[in-house]
Amino acid sequence: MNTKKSEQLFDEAKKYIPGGVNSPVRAFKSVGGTPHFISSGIGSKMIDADGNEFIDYIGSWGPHIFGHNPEFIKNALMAAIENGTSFGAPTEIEIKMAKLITELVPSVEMVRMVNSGTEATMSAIRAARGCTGKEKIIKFEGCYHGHGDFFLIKAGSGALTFGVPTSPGVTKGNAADTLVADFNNIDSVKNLISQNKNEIAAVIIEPVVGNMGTVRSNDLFIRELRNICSDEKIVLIFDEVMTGFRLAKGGAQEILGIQPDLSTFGKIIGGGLPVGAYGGKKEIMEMVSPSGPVYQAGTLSGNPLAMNAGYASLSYIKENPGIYKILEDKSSYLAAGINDAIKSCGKKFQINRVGSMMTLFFTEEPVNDFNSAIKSDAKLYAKYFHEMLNRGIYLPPAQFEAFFVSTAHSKEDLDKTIAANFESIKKAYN
Ligand code: KE4
Repeated sequence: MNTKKSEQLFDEAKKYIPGGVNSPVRAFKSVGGTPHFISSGIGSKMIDADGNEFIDYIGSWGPHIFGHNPEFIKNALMAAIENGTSFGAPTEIEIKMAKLITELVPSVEMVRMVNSGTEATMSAIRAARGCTGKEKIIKFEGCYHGHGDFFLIKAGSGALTFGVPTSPGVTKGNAADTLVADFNNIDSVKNLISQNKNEIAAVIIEPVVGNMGTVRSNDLFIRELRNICSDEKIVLIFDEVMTGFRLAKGGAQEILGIQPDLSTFGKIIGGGLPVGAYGGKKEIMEMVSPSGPVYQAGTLSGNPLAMNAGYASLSYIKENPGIYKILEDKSSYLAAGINDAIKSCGKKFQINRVGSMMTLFFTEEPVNDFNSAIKSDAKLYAKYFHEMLNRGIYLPPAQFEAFFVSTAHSKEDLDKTIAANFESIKKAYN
């Protein structure tokens, strides 16, 4: 495959941008090789700077549930841009967007728009701390909530399980207020709560994780987590930046049947433009400035272009709830085809799939938490990734990510992917 132009662009990009990319995972560091610079996307396809065409399963890391550049989003943007791009003043489309989110997600009574998932999760934590007057938070090993300082923390050693920073620049103070529990392990949560009685403001969780690869919370665990947070007056935050509107119109909380106190959103709600949101119980959200004392702001929050793209995206979902059956059928067909290849090569990989998000883990054991996920062979995944890329299939350039099926993926796309997967798994193992 000719990647000359991408190589040239990457060399030039590294002169001006850290690592040549504006978000680290794009740099192919964990799979090796040169990232393909993309020129265009349409439907299920992306074309790179050298003219290579790929069936795309990243979908911009989640936003493109309808594939790239669907007509109805493009038309909404073209119409909106005629009126200007941004005013720094309230607009009607922001009301329509907020109302639509509260309609689609019953637990959200009030919502604030921001510009990224990170802004959404950071702001939700601040609102939880502001309304409870407590300072500590619990996150889960393997869950990612964006690059906010208090999230870049991993489980510390020792019984206290105080977090330790995963990045230079994150202070010990931040780490001390972030406690790390084990996903799908309710006792680890109970231990932290008993060791930090009446000090915990919030628990934040990806109810279906995408960021250690796809791992679903088990029903008993998530129900007990809900109950414990209610009993202990701890704000339960579902980080649905990836799962929101992806797994159902009401997100993971709809399929799990659990209502959090706050939810965070991103990706799909922007229709491909930069949008994040946090929302939930009115009594919490009314604490947010200017109705309350918890400060949070943003120059481009609720930007009319992004709102029009997002509103078109969510309106399509509201008017076509049947897309989730379509996504389920496409995704289960793909997963079954991948499974057949695994069985035929006598290897036991794990496919974790929830709706149209899934991960192929290169490990013989079931994956249901961080410790089982990291037993996957990332080197083998890297070989598989490149074999698939060379066959025109664009998967996440990292083992511990989810990939996504869109409504734009045709049966032909899925059959091509299944065939490429069959060849790639055999090659990866030899
Ligand atoms: P952003 O700040 O990247 O918009 O959202 C952060 C975030 C928060 N919560 C969840 C559950 C997320 O998945 C994310 C971002 N997801 C990654 C993909 N694993 C974005 C890709 C990237 O970092 O470039």
